[in-house]
Amino acid sequence: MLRIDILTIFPELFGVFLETAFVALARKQGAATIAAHNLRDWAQDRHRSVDDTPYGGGPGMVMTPEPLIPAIEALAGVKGPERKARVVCLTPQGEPLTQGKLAALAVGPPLLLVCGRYEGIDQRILDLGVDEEISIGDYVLSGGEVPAMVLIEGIVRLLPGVLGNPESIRTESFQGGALLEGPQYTRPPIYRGLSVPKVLRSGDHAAIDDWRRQNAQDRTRERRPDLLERAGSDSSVDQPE
Ligand code: 9D3
Repeated sequence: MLRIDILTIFPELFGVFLETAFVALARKQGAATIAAHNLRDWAQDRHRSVDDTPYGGGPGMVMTPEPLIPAIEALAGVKGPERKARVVCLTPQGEPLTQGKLAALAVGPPLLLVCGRYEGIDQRILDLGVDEEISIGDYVLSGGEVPAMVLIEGIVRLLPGVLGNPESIRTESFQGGALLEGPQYTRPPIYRGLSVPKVLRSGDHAAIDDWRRQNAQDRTRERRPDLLERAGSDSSVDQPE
């Protein structure tokens, strides 16, 4: 059982997400307990403020430690080896998310995901309350909520004992060596004049394996040569000039 708490100024964004598809199934089956908390519940002033203007000037607002640190400490405990949850802050400055990171987070301890908003968060929040910063990639979003959902979806499908958790998860774990999938088909055999490749309907499983391997290689070389780099060059596969 993995516990995940989320700290956000938009807890309602998580409603449908937590109640749909595999995430909902994992919760129903007791593999995960996930709850979103409103940061404003820890605000002290009349306007329930969570942000303020940046020291040194600049655009936008910065999240203040005043409600965030008490919120983090209420949900995860004071920073240190004894705290009850690992505090992960989603920020554009974080380490890039990888399948390996998801696998490491899926085995516990409990997680508190802190979703930033505005132009950024006060460095003292990171120093005093956060264990780790994660980014989901080099593009600009408006806050950490969607990245937190990405993290949760990636983690939950790795949890053991969720019925309907596919066999394929065991075989995907050789992260660096993975290639892109080649083309896939289902019925009908001809759609708007486009046919399913004959080999896939031949029943010749060795030929099908070869075809899939070759297509995966070709597509990976075309779109993601960095993945082949990481896997190490495979001299058994002919490379066109
Ligand atoms: C102009 C400088 N920007 C930093 C790159 C400011 C800024 C942009 C976006 C500050 C905060 C945000 C909000 N983004 C996130 O909180 C975020 C995020 C993202 O934007 N991309 C990828 N991963 C993540 S995780 C959190």
